[in-house]
Amino acid sequence: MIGQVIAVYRERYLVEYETNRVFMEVSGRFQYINYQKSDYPQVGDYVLFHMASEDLGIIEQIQERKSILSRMDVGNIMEQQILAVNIDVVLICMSLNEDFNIRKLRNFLSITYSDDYEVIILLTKRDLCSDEQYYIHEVTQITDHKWIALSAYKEEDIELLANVLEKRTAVFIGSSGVGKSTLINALIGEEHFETKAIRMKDAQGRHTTVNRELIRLSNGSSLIDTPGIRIVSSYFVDEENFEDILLLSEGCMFNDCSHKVEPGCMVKKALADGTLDYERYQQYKKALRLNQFNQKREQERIRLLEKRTRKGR
Ligand SMILES: Nc1nc2c(ncn2[C@@H]2O[C@H](COP(=O)(O)OP(=O)(O)OP(=O)(O)O)[C@@H](O)[C@H]2O)c(=O)[nH]1
Ligand SMILES: [Mg+2]
Ligand SMILES: [Zn+2]
Repeated sequence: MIGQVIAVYRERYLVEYETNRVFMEVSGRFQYINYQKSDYPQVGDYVLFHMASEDLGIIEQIQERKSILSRMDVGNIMEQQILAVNIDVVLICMSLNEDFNIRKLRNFLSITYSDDYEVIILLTKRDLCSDEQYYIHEVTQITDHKWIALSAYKEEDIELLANVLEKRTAVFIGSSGVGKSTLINALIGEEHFETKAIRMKDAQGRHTTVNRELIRLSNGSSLIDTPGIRIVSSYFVDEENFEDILLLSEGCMFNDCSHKVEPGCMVKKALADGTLDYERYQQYKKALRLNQFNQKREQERIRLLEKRTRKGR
């Protein structure tokens, strides 16, 4: 039998087949053959399975992935962290207010280089912005991808987005709080996903969306919600591993603080008063360097690949 993974939990997978939803685990043989995290079932994967009991399925194999959206895993050299598979569209979400940052957009673009899916830039919270044209101009300066400025609270905007996504599978990516889940809720027409105004600055420091999940619309599209991706300067950072430091840097006076010489740096302050362990800070810096190295290597790999394909033509 064949089904599609619609949510991933610690060691269980929620799989949809026909009109059923069943929890599944991977088979012993599967574990024996696959040892990389990215080889394991991801949201969007089509899997071959059998039922072990009435309410537990066993995944034997993953079908070849049509497309993959991934990023380097900072915590682990050589590993890719997969964000979604078998997608037709990647929606990079950036809000038209304080989150707007062209360097951030560049970073998101750097993980969406594949031709296997379309990339669309969603400029969210349009209702909060009085200078939309300026932002749009900035975006068109650095990319040819299609963009859509929209508000989750405007029916016409949501209708337009629904039409663009009809019968396709799309993943929403972007920083925390830009309104990914709110848009998906508006598309579904109900509060399926939890949304929140609280951001990292707040005491909780938790992202609202914590799991990737696929959900279907009546117009035939499948939407994947993801937790916010955090980017510091030009690096992707694994928020789970360094949440304490990221939380501190949110308080720095400058958005792109390097925590070296800038005034109003909360990281330096925490190091000075001992709230932040110096060794831990060193680990964090090492992870950033490693990540930068990985990204450079990846860019070089893509460049060579493109060169080779051009020659082959
Ligand atoms: N004014 C306005 N506010 C919005 C809009 N879309 C979302 N918001 C608000 O922005 C906040 C964050 O929205 P979420 O949908 O939770 O953001 P998210 O991108 O899913 O965040 P994470 O799950 O943490 O990654 C909520 O308070 C929403 O009400 C919009 O179009 N206009
Ligand atoms: Mg969310
Ligand atoms: Zn700082």
